Amino acid sequence: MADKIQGQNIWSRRNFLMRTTGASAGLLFGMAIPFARNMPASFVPLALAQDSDAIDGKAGLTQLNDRPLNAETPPHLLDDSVTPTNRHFIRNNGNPPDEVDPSTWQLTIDGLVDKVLSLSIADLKSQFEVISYDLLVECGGNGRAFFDPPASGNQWTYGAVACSNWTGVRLRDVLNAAGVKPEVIYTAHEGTDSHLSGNADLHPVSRGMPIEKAMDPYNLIAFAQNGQDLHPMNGAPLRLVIPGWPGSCSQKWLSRIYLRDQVHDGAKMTGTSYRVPGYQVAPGEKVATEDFQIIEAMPVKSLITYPQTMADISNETFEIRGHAWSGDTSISTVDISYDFGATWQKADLNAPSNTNAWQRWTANINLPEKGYYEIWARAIDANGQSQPFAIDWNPKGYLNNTLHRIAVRRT
Ligand SMILES: Nc1nc2c(c(=O)[nH]1)N[C@H]1C(S)=C(S)[C@@H](COP(=O)(O)O)O[C@H]1N2
Ligand SMILES: [Mo]
Repeated sequence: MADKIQGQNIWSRRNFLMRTTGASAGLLFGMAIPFARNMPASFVPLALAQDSDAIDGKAGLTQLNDRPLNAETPPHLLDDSVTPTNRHFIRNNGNPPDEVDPSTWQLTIDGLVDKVLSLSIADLKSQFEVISYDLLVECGGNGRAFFDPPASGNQWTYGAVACSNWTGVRLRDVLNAAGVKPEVIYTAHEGTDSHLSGNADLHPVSRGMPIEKAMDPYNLIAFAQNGQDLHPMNGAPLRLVIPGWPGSCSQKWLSRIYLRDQVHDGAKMTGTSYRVPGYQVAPGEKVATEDFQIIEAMPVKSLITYPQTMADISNETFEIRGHAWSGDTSISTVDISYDFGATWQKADLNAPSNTNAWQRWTANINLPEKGYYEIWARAIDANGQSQPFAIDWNPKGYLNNTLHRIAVRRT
């Protein structure tokens, strides 16, 4: 591949789409657009606006925001055991770097270390063991769209989650090479994306984690996703992948990690960002900022990835499938119901391909007669935690792990 990745090309498919669908020529889905003459030249018809073929290499994602670019994956496009790069969601807090050059990229490890390190990607590959794992990344705000009263922020439904195969070096090995001073309690991460305000002194996001978590052998400094270069919107050419914790820990366009003797206080670490009240609150309740606590492991959750919701099923018996995961532990059971929770049937559950990968489940469902059904999936993790029916409401809309429902019609 070219050693420069052009950020500007991300939008190039939009015009292509307009040309190939013929919308600009007055046709959409094979039908005439009677007022096509009134459409401005660069206009994107609403019927196409949700079609994020406009994002290069991310066909089928649903765009939630274009400044900054945020897009999620519909559940039925997350059916692969290992999420292909083109189906990995995009969550940006700022403006991604326009242009990156992997050959000159530098990662600095400093702060409370014995020896400051400045490493190129070639250094990472030659000085440390290179490994690949399937790793679960889920945004802390996944499921926010279902909050009532609503929570501000990107209205993620189900698809701010993915499990790609990531290749890189262990964060732990790199930190040990720098030498972690005994007083270190927390990491701090920086990337090269810029703040939406244009102020070069501000970071869009700079998060960290307790040093004990940082030393987990499944945390990677990754330079490849599914055997290829990272996608520009997923942090090319270098990122952290911290599985099972809020996606915000997984700094993209990673340029610096520094070690601190205090809890990191960078952008989106403090206040109410990626934090929830330390106690249960009623929906809509006001909570004092000092009562918010940093989110650590993500809770137990599952997705139904086949069939697609609203599918017509003509067979009495058919297979349904999906994935289940839980932050720092594994899944013990997935239960399925097609009678609104009156009875539950156990799904077949695979072991994860490695620690911190999601787990595939399948079940054969027998819908007794024609009509409308809902299929519900509920996972239980190794700690006995189960997905709830109702949202444990919090002001910023984090950690919604309520069970996934799909509608099907047996015809
Ligand atoms: N530099 C940088 N890293 C970042 C972000 C960001 O905006 N800038 N967003 C974070 C958040 S909130 C999430 S959920 C994950 C999402 O990773 P993805 O966009 O590759 O899916 O990236 C994290 N890393
Ligand atoms: Mo996130």
